[in-house]
Amino acid sequence: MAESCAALLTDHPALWKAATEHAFLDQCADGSIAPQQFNTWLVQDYHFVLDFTRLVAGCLMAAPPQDFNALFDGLAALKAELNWFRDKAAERGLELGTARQATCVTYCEFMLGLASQTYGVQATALWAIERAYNEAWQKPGAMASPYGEFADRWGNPGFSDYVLLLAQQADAALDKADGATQAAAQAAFVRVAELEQDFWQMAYAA
Ligand code: MP5
Repeated sequence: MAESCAALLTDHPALWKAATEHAFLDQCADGSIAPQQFNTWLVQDYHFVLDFTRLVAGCLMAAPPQDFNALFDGLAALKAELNWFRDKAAERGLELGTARQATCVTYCEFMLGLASQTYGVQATALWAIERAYNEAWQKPGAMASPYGEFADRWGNPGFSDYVLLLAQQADAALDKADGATQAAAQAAFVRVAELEQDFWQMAYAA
């Protein structure tokens, strides 16, 4: 049977739970997160999103035309998001030029490396990365101020719809794909889950 986004989630429950549940998020929800840890995440995530933007651009190089609109919408949202990160950093007096931590570098290198993979693999990774944040920021429930704004950015219903559309596009690509692409898509999903877990933890290693 062809690989699918739904099957990837049900086949790797523990890994996905670890990717989408973390003390960092619980502490944002109850307001107990140390500002230094939140700020570490914010600056590193800005760097992450820069290379994630390149991943989406790379998807356009490989995608069938019917998938272009979702990718255009994704890129437009990234334009707004990168400006939003700059605003949030300025509000908090943060220097966005701060060096990337090793975990962030590893995640960014993984994303840039996807450009050499087939579209089914790229579409699966793109979906998994967005799905991870969509789920993770919703799981703890309403978040204390000022973190509600962050939870809403990735947990809002419009973003959930975008994630569903990405799953449909990945499923369509995987449905037609050979065994090698399906295996590589599964490996990419597993790697995303591991890197997401590491990324939350990185906030505590400032
Ligand atoms: C996302 C993110 C979601 N910002 N950071 C990590 C570590 N994983 C996923 O990507 P986007 O572009 O912010 O929706």
